[in-house]
Amino acid sequence: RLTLSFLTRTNLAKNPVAAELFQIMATKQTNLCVAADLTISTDILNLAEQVGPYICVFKTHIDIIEDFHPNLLKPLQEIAERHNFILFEDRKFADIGKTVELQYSKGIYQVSSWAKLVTAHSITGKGVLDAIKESVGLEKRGVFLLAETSAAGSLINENYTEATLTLAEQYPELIAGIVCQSPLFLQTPGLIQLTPGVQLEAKSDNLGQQYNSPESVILEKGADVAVVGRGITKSAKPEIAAEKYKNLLWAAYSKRLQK
Ligand code: UP6
Repeated sequence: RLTLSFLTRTNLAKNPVAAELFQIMATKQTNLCVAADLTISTDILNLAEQVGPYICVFKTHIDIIEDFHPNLLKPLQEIAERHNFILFEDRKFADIGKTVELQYSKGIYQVSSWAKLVTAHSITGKGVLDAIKESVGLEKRGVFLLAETSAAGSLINENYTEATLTLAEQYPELIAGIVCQSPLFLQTPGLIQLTPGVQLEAKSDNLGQQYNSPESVILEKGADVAVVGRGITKSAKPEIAAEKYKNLLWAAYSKRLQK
């Protein structure tokens, strides 16, 4: 997986959104995902406009927005289409299947209607994936399963990580990739490794987040797509920061291909 180009991997992806994402990454020459962890709707829209040219994925926590109204979603989708990036709701679904089915498609956020990608925990087993799979057609949606975390003191162990990968194998058409911190699933190039905990300025925050540099997540930790939140959103000029992370991440990926 690590030395195959994103373009080559487009044809190896079994999930259609993963294929679309590989295509976007190759076309825009970016493997940067921004974590848009802002709490005001207009700030989210402004950020999407500013960083749009430099990202492949715009990752949200839609439930942290204080003035959320469904009217936010149309302009957000319009910006995503115009700048050619994918909307990804980092919901980390983790309940019984029936509840996840409701959380995925009901309530005020109606996640399934606009987020092409979502995250899920594997802790409750296959019910979560069955719920998402049966909610909508497979053509347009994908799931990233969380197999490892960037949080200090996490209870996830090797067995859990291994069992998560086994679960992912059972849903090849639904699973777009894995959220993790090390080069797992090396023999499955159709899956995408998404790795959060990336920042240049800091090594950690005061709540257990642990950061690595853009170079090390791509070259050592096996990330295909790197997630940068505060490294960009807290910057005085998010578009400049996004361009910088984009260039560093793409250079590291290009170097990886030569190995
Ligand atoms: N995230 C992690 N670590 C994980 C999984 N997800 O940090 O293991 C998510 C967080 C946040 C983003 O929910 O949205 O990635 C990281 O943001 P930051 O760069 O500002 O720390």
